[in-house]
Parts: sequence; structure tokens; C-alpha cells
Amino acid sequence: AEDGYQLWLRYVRIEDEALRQRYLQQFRALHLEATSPTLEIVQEELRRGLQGLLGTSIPSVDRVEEGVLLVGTPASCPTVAALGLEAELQALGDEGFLLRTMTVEGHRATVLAAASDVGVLYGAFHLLRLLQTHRPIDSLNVREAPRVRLRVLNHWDNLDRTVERGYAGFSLWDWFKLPDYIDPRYRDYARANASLGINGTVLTNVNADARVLLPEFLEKVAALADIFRPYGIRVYLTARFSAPIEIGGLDTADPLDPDVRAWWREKVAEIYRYIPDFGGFLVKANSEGQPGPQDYGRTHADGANMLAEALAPYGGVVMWRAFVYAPEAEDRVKQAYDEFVPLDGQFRENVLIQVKNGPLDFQPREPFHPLFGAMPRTPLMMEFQITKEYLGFSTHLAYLGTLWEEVLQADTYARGEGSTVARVIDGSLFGRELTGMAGVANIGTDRNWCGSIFDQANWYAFGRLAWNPDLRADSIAEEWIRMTFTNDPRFVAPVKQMMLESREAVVNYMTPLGLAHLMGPGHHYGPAPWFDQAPRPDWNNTYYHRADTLGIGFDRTATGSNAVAQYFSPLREIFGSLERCPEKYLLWFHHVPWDYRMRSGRTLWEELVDHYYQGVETVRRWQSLWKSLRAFVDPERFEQIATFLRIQEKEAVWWRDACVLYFQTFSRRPIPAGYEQPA
Ligand code: GCW
Repeated sequence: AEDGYQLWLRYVRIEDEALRQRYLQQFRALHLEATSPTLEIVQEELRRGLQGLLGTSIPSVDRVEEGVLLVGTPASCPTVAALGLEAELQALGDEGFLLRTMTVEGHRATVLAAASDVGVLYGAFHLLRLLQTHRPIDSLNVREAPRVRLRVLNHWDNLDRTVERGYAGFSLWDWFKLPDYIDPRYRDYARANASLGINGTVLTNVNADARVLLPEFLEKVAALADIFRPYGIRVYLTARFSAPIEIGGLDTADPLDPDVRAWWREKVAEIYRYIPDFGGFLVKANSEGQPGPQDYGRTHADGANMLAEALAPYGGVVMWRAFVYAPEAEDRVKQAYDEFVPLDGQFRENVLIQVKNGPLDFQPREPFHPLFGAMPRTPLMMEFQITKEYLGFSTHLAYLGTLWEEVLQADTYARGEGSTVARVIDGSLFGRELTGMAGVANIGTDRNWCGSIFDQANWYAFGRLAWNPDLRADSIAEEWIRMTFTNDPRFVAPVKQMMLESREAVVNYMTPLGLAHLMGPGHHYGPAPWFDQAPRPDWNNTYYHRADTLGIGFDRTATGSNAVAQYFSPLREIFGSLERCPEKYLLWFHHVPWDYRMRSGRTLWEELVDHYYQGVETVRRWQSLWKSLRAFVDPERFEQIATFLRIQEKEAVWWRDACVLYFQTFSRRPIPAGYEQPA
């Protein structure tokens, strides 16, 4: 059944007969010496993929012949070694690969070669993707290497298998049956990640449970690590800062206390006895009630460095989150910058600071986080949220490739024009070797992994952007559609259009013009712009929109919190100026009068209303579009998507009406003529 389990790795037979024949000419035989578990996986994947796509199995041969696909590393295969590619392969690094049409021993061949087995694995998925998307392969000359070193999923999975902000069932990790029972799904998970080049996974929630560091859990973690290893994936854990107290019997977790330091050193040594290639720790400290070094009057650097020192002998890293905020702050979005910038240069070299894309919290739209570019002496890694906590959970269609591209391509101006966030992340701006990108996973036990088919595109896009942060959302969406549904242009073009406009549609019906944080308290579903009953001010929605009879928006200019000053020139001047500020960020940075003239000529009030209505209209348009595409999609996936679009429309109307009617109590202006009146 087409239940989405296969993700983008469907390998359905190519219907275009001429194309299929052309591919068959290129791949008359496969020469691969499967000398390692990873190369066995490569062999299996190529067999499966070619058999599926080409409709026939490709014979394996042990010599070179006309039309051979030659696969391997110089170490695994003497024929590859004899090609004289060594220097080129070395230059592509540990995870890169080369795909080339060339003459080998007088025969026309396609060569897939890499310096390491995992590079070959990535190359195999790349090659299959070319076929899946119907690309020409008769004169290949591809050289690929990841631009970012740590490409990791962050699972917010609890030990009881619930998933914080997970909308796709329960956690995949079946702790009760591990380590003895290995659910075949673990391999499918690793395979899907490897197909994108994801090379790390943090198994546990950042709101951490210290028990995962106990031996009875470590042996389970080790079993998962053993499964993931041949796919090039390392395992990481979240470290609860107070673990020395909770499971170590100490009475403090002070990072400068010698007993505490010794406890972590021993704990880390123990972990490496179970998992020799353990990746390291991800830590949420002194944020939302989590323990941390500040509980003892120490800094984030003191805390991170203690763990980093314990991990360093084994090559492990610390990914220390910058998601910190306290109710006392005059403006929550300023706090991370204020706390971390002074620590630049104080972290050990195996520490990365993991920064959410925006300074608030994964809202449908935020300006990029001002920390990017502001800590030249510290590796900053990106944290994106793949799971759609604030963008409609798993039913709303919201392709996040465009959101991430917007952030990655934003210019920080840290070293003058062209200092994009992507260049901070890939290390090129400040010459950093240790680089990373994390994505909060949207994966669970649902048959389709992600809760909906279109949410699979977000896992896919994250992996692709972690490999190369300069890829475009447009081409990623196109690949994904071709692999997941069909290559038929009558389907690809309109569905891509729908995906590319989807995030903007969500922004329109939820938080247009720079608004943020209007969602229902606690569960974060649906609108509640009026909410002002939280136990702390920065959890109230009124704190963010600040609507009153004069206007709406948060003044972050010099007359307000002056958060604009955290950006480099000329951004601080642009964001700080009412006239020059991009309208998509207007109410993020300014408190604006209701009758302010927007670039469209409408007043702010009219413009706000218009955005909310546009959001709903876009979703309505998709519904009729989707109906016209029935012929291209199997009934199961077609119906589910149609149903989810109906849910999205209903909830877009809910958001629109709730927000427009609520803000109207301040604006005291009518909904302009021509718009349907809210019910
Ligand atoms: O967005 C908030 C979420 C919390 C989450 C926190 C974080 C893991 O609502 O559920 O906790 O961010 O990123 O730490």
C-alpha cells in the first residue's frame, strides 16, 4: 500500500521506455567488492534501486566490461585504485565522492569512487537520485563533499517514548525491547538519513533525563549505535547538567567542583566503553527550568568546557544550546546575544554553540538570530525545527525549505556584504573547521514517519541543506516531488508552486508582518493572541504583539528595547527605520500606528487584514488544485492530503478570524469592504 513508508526512496520502474533503455545502456553490469558492512549496504541499495527503477536486475561482474558501473574506494577495489584518482579523492575528504563517466581498461564505464566507504554510500544515493529524477547520466562529472561537518537530527524523545512537540506518533526507540530486539525500522531510519548525508543523531530530548547515562540504558544506546554505524551515523545523547546529583550521588553539579569534573570524566570513559565512536553531548542548560552552570554562579563556558574536557580525549564534541531566556529580561529576544557574545573565545575547541534560526523560538517568521556573525571565535551551529510546532503540526502543508533558505541566505554583514548565515554555518566566513547543523526531528512511529506526506519533504530538505547550505528550496522541492510522487511535469510544476508558497501562506494566516508568538498556550496549537494569564510575562502573547488603540508591534528600536543594535550595520539602521524596515519584519521591530501607510498604499490595519485573508485564500486555491491532480497520485496518499488540506483551511479560517476580530478590538476599524465578514 502507498502509505508513505518508503519516503523518497521508492524506486518505481521508469515508465519512459526510451529513458529506461538509455539508463540500461549505462549500467550493463555492476562491479563492486563488498569488503565492509557499509559497502554491503551500498551493494544492496544499488541492486534494489536499479532493479526497481530499471525493471531488471543488473548482473554483478568481477572485471571491467563495456557499460560497467564501477564502485568502490582505492582500498576496497584494486581496479578503483588503478584509476589514479587518489589525490582527487583525498581532496574530497572523508565523506565526499566522485561520479564520473570514463574509459577504464578500454571500456566505457561509470565510476563511483570515494576515499571512504561512507563516501561511496553517499555517492550511491546521489546516483540513484539522478535516475529517480530522470537526469542524464551519460557524461557524469560530479564531485561532491559536504560543506558542514556535523549534520545531525535532534530527537526530542523521552525515555517513556513520548516525543516533545512530536506529531508523528511515538518515539522510534523501543527502550524496553532494546538491546536484544532490533526493530528493522532502525535500519530503515538509518538508510533514509544516509540517503541525505545526515551523519549524527541525538537520541534523547534536550529536556533531559539523566537515566539515559546509566549502564542499563547505555547498552541499549550501544545497540542503536551498532545499527547506525555502517550508515555513517554517530549517536549523541543529551546530558542533564544535574546528572552528578541525580544518578551520581554527589551533592552538587558545580562545573568547577573537582568531584563533579571527575564524575563526568568517568562517565564519559564509561560511555566510550559501550560506544567507541560516541559523538558527544547536546545540552540545554539554564533554560526553561533546566539545570545548568548558572545555578552555581558559573558561566555557560564553565559548564560546556567541563564536558568538553571529558570528551576531548575521545574526539567527542559538546553542542551547547544558546536557547536561553528569563522572565526578568526586558526583551526576551536579546538575552542569548547578551549572555553569549561576552564568552566568545572562551570555549574549548570541541564546543559548538547551537543557535536556533531566530532569536525567539521557531516562529513562522523571525529575522535571523543576531548571534550569527557575532561570535567569530566560536563555532556556531544552526538549529532548525523540522517538526512544525508553530506551523500547524503535521496537518498543515508548510514546506520549510523556503524558511531555511531565507535564514541561510540572510546577510549578517559581519565581515561586510556577503557575510551570509550560510557562510557562518559552513565555517568559511571565519575559517572554522568544526561546523554543524541540527534539525529537531519530525520522525515517529507513524507509518509515514512524519505524520503527513508533505512533512517528509522537511526532513528531506533539512538533510540536503545540511549537506550544502547554499542549495535552493526550489530545487530541493523539485527533487523531492519527483522522487516521492512522479516526474510528470503536469504534477511537478503545480505541486512545487504550492510547496514554495506554503510557508508564506502559514505566515499570512498566523503571524503576518512580523508578528510572532500568538499561539495557544502550552500545546501551541491554534490562535490565542489575547492570552495574558501565563505564570511569567514572556509566556504571554500580549508581551509580543503589544496591540493597543494606537497601534501594534514590539518597539525594538532605540526608543524601545534596542534589540536592533545586536545586528551589524547597515542592518541595525535598516531594521531600526520605520521606512526602510522590510514589511515582513515590521511589527517585530516597530510599534506602528493603525493608520500608518504601507507600501501598497493601504493602512497598516487594512494590510494586516489583507494578509490574514490572503492566507486563507491560498489554502482554498490549493484545495481545488489538488483535486485536479487526482490522476497522478495513488488513492491513499491523495485522500489523506485532500483531507489535511480541508483541516488546514478550517484552521486557517480559525486563525484569521480569531486574530482579526481580536486586533479589531484595538484598531476599532471596520474590516474593509470586499472581504467576507468573520462568522
Ligand atoms: O519551542 C520550545 C518548545 C519546548 C522546547 C523548547 C526548546 C524542548 O515549546 O517544548 O523544549 O522550545 O527548544 O528547548
